[in-house]
Parts: sequence; structure tokens; C-alpha cells
Amino acid sequence: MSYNVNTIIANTEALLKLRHDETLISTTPQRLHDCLGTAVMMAINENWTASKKRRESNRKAYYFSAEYLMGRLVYSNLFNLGILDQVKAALAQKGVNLAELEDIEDAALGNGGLGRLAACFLDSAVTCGIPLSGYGLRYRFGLFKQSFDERGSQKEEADDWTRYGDPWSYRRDKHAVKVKFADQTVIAVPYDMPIIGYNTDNIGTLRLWQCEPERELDFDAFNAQDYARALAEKNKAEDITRVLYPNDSTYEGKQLRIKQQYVLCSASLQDILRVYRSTHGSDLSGLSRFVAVQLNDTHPAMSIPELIRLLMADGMEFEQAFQVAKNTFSYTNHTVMSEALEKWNLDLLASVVPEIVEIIKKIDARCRADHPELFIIKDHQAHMANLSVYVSTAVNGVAEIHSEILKRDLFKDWYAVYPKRFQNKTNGITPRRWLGLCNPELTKLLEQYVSPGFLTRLDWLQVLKPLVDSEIVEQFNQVKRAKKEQLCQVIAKREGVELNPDFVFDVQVKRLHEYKRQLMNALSIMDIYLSLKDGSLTDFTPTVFVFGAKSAPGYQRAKAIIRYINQVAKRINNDPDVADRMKVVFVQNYNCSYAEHIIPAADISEQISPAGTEASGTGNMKFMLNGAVTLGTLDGANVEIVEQAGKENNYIFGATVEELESIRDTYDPMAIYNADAHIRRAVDTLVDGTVPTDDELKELHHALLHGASWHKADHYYTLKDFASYQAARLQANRDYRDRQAFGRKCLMNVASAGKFSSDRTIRQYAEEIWHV
Ligand code: 26Q
Repeated sequence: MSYNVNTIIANTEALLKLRHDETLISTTPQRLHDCLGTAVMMAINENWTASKKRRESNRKAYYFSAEYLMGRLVYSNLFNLGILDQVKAALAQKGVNLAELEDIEDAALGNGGLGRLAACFLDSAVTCGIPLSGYGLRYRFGLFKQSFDERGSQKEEADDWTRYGDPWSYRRDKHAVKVKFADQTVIAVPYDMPIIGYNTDNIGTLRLWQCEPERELDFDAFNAQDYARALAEKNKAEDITRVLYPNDSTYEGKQLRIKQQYVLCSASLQDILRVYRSTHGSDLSGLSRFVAVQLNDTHPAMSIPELIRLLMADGMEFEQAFQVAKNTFSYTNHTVMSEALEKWNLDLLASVVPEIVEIIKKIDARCRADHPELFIIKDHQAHMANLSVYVSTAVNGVAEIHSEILKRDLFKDWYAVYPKRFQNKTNGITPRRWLGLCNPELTKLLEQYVSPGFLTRLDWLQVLKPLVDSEIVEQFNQVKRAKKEQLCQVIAKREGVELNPDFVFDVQVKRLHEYKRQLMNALSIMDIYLSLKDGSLTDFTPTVFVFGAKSAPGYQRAKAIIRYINQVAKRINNDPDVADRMKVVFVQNYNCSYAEHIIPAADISEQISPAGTEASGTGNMKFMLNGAVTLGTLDGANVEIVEQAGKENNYIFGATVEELESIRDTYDPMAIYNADAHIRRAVDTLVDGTVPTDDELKELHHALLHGASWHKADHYYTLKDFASYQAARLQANRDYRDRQAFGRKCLMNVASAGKFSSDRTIRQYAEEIWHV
């Protein structure tokens, strides 16, 4: 492998001339991106074709996911090809700054953790040479763009991510397939994205389906001058893949969502069967010997009845089709929260995909016959998680504690019958994007102590542990300082807030949800602020508190929390009394690319969900790898992070799962509120005019104070964990001042992050589930 940078630059220039009659200098960042991307696609073309050829007749795994949060591809692709610095230098010579491409939009075809995990897995699989292809949906609009208005309320805007072109995918008309619904038939057209591995000629494929009408225009209606009707069919088809559902924690029983899911399932399976037949012949009974399909949560679970339907249409009996499906699919669960578990009303489902309902009923009957205590259908609803457990080879959670909770709680009855089916696959992150690309400074430092090449052998980082001395810590602290300066510039430009890089950077970035407890963080900040004001808190290291989060547009409580935090920020940032000691900034439109700036600059990583609620978390791993300490609960992968890095190098607080379970019915937040003046003072700022209040903030206040049994109440134990959170947070804040000791903790985290490479995760899937 060696890619010729001169050829890529020359082709970029030729394309700019051909398409726009422009030069590198005269063009826009968007057009430069489009042409540079195309030139890279030309360069990898041969390798891509060869990679597909090599895999043709072998056993393969397929990742089915409704979401892929790819982020910005230009830098990561150049980085993985090993030519980022050369391209940068070559362009610089011609007077062009590659940093201009910071304006290019992310491919945000995902909400958060689950979608980003899918993207990290593709990077790891191709880098490790594991035969894995992705199937998904090509939404016309990705996750909305977020801004805040004067009041600090979230505003959403459509994410027209392909407006200036999408050089990173090719339309493959010849593999388009038909997908039939009760009321319409559409064409699903695949767009293929190359997945460029790191330091390898191997190139994988992400195939994304886009819905189009069978015919572009209804000419009868057109000729009758009924233009609206003439276009109606086209719109109705395109509507299906028009927009990503911006919800990441509560499922919505919407017909359009069923159609999205069914297109993903049906089109992908038709495609897999086409390839299978072309290499293995028309007998589909051996399918599962060559095909393993991983379901990324239940969003693609209709694949199970759809495969059975396709096999039966091919002449197979139900029982045999059932066995083939069972041996083909495996299912990953990403949440234990009941409101996120998909349950489809059978009438609604039948109004869209009637044949699928018939097959689900057969599966339910088979299940109930064998195991009267188990069910797929209950109260006229299809439980997609149960379906996925029943018809699969393996079921896994995404962190040890989560996988245990699945066995003990959510799938207790299933575990009793199928104990061997249940596995754990602790999540991971790709070290290429989340260290090599976003933190070249730290990567370079680490290369001096760990052999170069550690980005594909992340466990090598542990050789650092005995080497950590005052000199390395000093070098690490300098890198951290540089990353903070860079972030300060980004934030000044985008948010108009000036920050001091000498401050502690305390960061919580993730989707906004009550269970993630951004509100607890904000109340704690309020308590710190008021304690600085009244002089009771003197031993405090100046701190910037950074938030980044999108709320689902219809999630009113989450939106109220955003507004409150923005009001808190405004109040604190405008108070000259504390200007030298604290700042609060809630960045707008937090996304993958913003994360790449923020995470390397963090000192403290906030991972503060109540134990048992966050399935894994993956942001926690990104912070760890970039040398932040975790301020967190014993939840999700935090448990394994401190297991690897040591409790002494992190700040763990709060109740354990067992403790929370034991107080579930007796939790009395009012008693805590009455007993603690600090909590009272902080919580009351929601309603007492410290910041502008409103009905929704009053409702939040009410909810915090009423026990978990009341329906409008805090199920997330905010007040329960508050005191221990505040103590741990202030401890970390004081410890920071010993720059050597704190830097050492950070580096011990870096050295312990090897386990959290998605290379390790994907190898475990390959060996323990897919057998590829
Ligand atoms: C479902 C039905 C209808 C509309 C939307 C949805 C939907 C979409 C996305 C439901 C859930 C999601 C996303 C869930 C998610 O991101 N879960 C996170 O997955 C990560 C990767 O495993 C974990 O690290 C996180 O703990 C988990 O919250």
C-alpha cells in the first residue's frame, strides 16, 4: 500500500477545474472537500474492489443498525490512510489550510452512543481484518442542528448534510431492491461508503438504503394537471428515509418508524440472499453457515420475521426457516429502561407489514407451546426484545454490570430457559479517531514510551505504568494545557465565551436525559457558586464547567434542564465576584467533531448516572484514553474503568445498584432536602428567582422532592447521591492543585485504557458470536 499524495492533489485540482472552473485557492471549503473526497475515492478504488473480491465466498458477519454516527470523514479517512500530514503539507505549500474543512458537516446519521458504537465497530473490523459489513439507512436529514435562543432554550434546525455533496458514497443502482408495504411499494437504493481501515489495504463497506418511488411521476395525474397528486407517490416514498428519529431513549409507536425499520431489514436481507445465491446456489438451508447478522438493539429486529418470510416464500417450511433464522441472528441490548423497549401494537404493525405480523404470531405460538411462561406477543403488542432473545444465537449486554442486570432482571425468565445464550461484550472506542486523530500531541508523547503502532495494540499502553515519573507527567501536563488552549479558541469562536486554560476543565458531554443527571451537575455548580459567594467555600481551584448535549425535541423536561443550565451559566458568567474562580459554558450543537475538540482538553470526566441505568457509556472511555479522571458512579463501563485504572486514580461516589434497589420503594427525597441546607438552597434556585423560573422548572423542583413511587417524580435519585457527588467533586478539585499527583492519576488512566479499544470488542464478537 502506498497512496500517492501528489496524484490525489492533482486530481483534486483537476476536479475543481472540471466541475467548478476553480482552483485550490479560489474555491470554497465545501467544494474543496467534495473534490478532495472524490480524489481519495479514486485512489482507494482498486483496493476497495480487491477487498470485496477476497471476501466473496467466505463466511461473513453483517451489522444491522438503524444508526451510524460517522462524524466528519475527511480527516479520519486521510488519517487512516496514513497521509493526513502529507496532504496537509502539500496543500499548505499551495496556500491552502486543511483546517478550513472544519466547516464541513458531520455525517450524523445517529443519535449518540449506539450510532457511534456502530461507526467505531466498522473502523475496528476493517482494521483488524474481520469480515464485517454494515447495513443501515441513508437519512436525507441526520440529527438536527442545535442552537440556543436568548432564554437558553434549545432550537432545532434540519441537518441537510448532503447539501454540498457527499463524496464518500457511491450510489449502486444495480443493486436496488423493491420493498412492499400494505399501502405502497418503494425502491430501496443502496449507497456504499468505503470503510477505510488504519494501516491496511483492506477496505470495508457500509451500505445505506435510500427510499425512492417506483416511478418518478404519476403521468395520469400529471396530464390531468393534478400536480400535487402527480408528486404524491414520490414524496411518500422519499418520506420513509427523510429523517432520523431524534429520540434516543423512548420509542415512539409511529407508522413511519416501522416503515424505516422494515426497509432496513427487508432490503438488507434481500441483498444478502442475492449474494448468497450467486456464490452458494439456490438452496438457502445453509445460509447460517456463511452469514451472521448482529442486530444493533431491536431497531432491526423485524429482520427475524422478514428472513423467515423470505425463506418460506422460497419454499422452506416454517420450522426450518425458524432454525435458519435462529442460527443467523444475534442481538445486542443497549438499555434496560422500559420506556425504550420497543413494543409494537399488532394492528398498527399489520397496517404496514401484514405478513410480518402473521409470522410473529407463529413465532409467539411456537414459543408459548415450548415455554408457557415466555411470550413474544402480550396485550396485543409484539415485544421486539423478547422476539430478539428467542430467535437468536446470542444475546449480549454492553458492559459487565449491564449484562448481569439483563440476566437478573430484564430477561430473567429467558435466562432461566436459555442460560448459555447470554453473553457480555463490553463496548469500546476506536483509538484512531479518539486518540490518534483528535490528540496527535498525546499520541506523539505516548509513542516515545510505548512502541509506535500502539493505536492497533492499545493494550501496549500498560507498559507506561511502571515508567510514569515526574518528567512524563510534566510532558503530559504540557500536552493537556495545549489541548485546553486549542479548545478555548474553538469555544471563543463558536460560543463567544472566553475561557482561561489555567482553570480545571470539568466536562459533561452526552445526550440530555434525566437519567444522565445533568441536573445534578448543575445543582452542584449552583451550590459551589453560592458557597463561593457567601465565603464558606475557600479551598477551591478555579474551574470551567463544560456541558454539551442535545435533547429529543419533544422531551420537555430535558429541554427545561437545558434552559436551567444556560440560565445558571448566564448568572455565574456575569457575576464579577466569581469571575476569577468559575465559568460555565453549554456549547451548542455538540456532535462528533465537537467531541474531538472537547474530550482531549478535559481534566474531569462526568459520568454520573444512577447505578444500573447507563448500559455502558462510551464517552467515559474516550475521556480516559485522553487522560481525564472519571468522576462517576459505579454504573456501566465506569465499573470496568476503575477496575483497570484503580479507584485511587478516579473519583467514585454514590449508591450502588444494590443500594438503590433496596430503597426503591422507600426513597424519601423530602427528608434529604429537609436535612441538608446546601441541597435546599441549590434545589430552590429552580424556583426562587435566582435564575428566571417558569412552570417547567417548577415541575422539575417538584419532581426532585417526591419519591420514586409518584409518577411525576425523580426516579433517578438525584438528592440521594448529591452529597457524595459534591464531596467527590470538591476532592478532585482540590487534588488538581498538586499538578504532579493529579497528572499521574490522568496518565494511569491512559495507561489502563487498553481494554476499551473497539478492536478488542470486535474481536470478541468475531470469536465468541460470529465465528468468523
Ligand atoms: C427507538 C424507536 C423509535 C425511535 C428511536 C429509537 C431509539 C433510537 C436510538 C432508541 C434508542 C436509541 C439509542 C440508544 C443508545 O444510544 N444507547 C446507548 O448505547 C451505547 C452503546 O452501547 C451505550 O454505551 C449507552 O449506555 C446507551 O445509552
